[in-house]
Amino acid sequence: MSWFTEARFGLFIHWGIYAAAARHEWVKSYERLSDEQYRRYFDHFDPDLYDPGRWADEAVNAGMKYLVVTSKHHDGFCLWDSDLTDYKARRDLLAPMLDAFRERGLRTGLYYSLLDWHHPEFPNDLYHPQRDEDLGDRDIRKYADYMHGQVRELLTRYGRIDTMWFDFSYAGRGFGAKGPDEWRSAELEGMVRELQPGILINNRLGLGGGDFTTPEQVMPPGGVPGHRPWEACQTLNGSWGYHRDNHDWKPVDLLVKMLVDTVSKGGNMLLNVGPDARGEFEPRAIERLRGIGTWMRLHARS
Ligand code: FUL
Repeated sequence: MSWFTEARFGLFIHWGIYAAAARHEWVKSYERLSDEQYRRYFDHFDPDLYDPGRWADEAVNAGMKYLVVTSKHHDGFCLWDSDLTDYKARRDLLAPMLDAFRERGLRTGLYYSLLDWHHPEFPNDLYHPQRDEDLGDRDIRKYADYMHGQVRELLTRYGRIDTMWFDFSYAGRGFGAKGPDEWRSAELEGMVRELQPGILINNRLGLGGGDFTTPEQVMPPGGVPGHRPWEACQTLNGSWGYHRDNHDWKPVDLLVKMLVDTVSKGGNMLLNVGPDARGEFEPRAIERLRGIGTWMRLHARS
């Protein structure tokens, strides 16, 4: 745990085909897009300007010590070359990213969504894009097998992974989604720890506990009770995925205050950037990361 509690500041990356829609990573659900309507983003997602070394340089310059990247978000699209689906990037986008960040001394973590709005056996629920339709019988056991298989791929093909960030934001809360029994969360956790003995797992598997707690887009006023390790994940503008026309950008001084407040209460801040569909951080994100970097250098003691 010690590297994590000393790290204090990490970079969250939300990247997938929703970046091509450029209006929030939940666009498929928010706009109830059919698979056919959403397909255009899959067809056109071909990030020609992708150079993860540049992302890692920005992270290092901002003083960040680790990366967490969405290997698969709720829409089911995969950034890596999974053998278990064709719903993936044309080339493996994950491996060069992990390499670039590791080469610069950062730790790496993977976000993996337990929800999947593309998989044919994922059950319909309150937020499913096709929630108004009868999707017929779906076998959650087959989806759980798929999910376990994908996590196994991620933890056996990419060297040491330092954190596993499952996302289970609304399931199990009575919204028609299934719970940890159907996901076989305990078994999943056991597999993760067996494959990567040193890994830290967040608290969203529906099992309670976890190695660290993940308040989302809030500043817990007194920190997190019980002195549990915690990591507040925060956006630059309210959206996790690239959102071109969003104007709610937090200024640098607010971001610095959030970081100081979080760290002063014993937490980490995981600050998100949503790269665009061509593979770049947009200027508004870069300006903010560099502003934080300037503050870091002015206040560094070593
Ligand atoms: C939430 C997700 O629904 C958001 O899209 C985002 O990934 C955030 C970090 O977790 O629960």
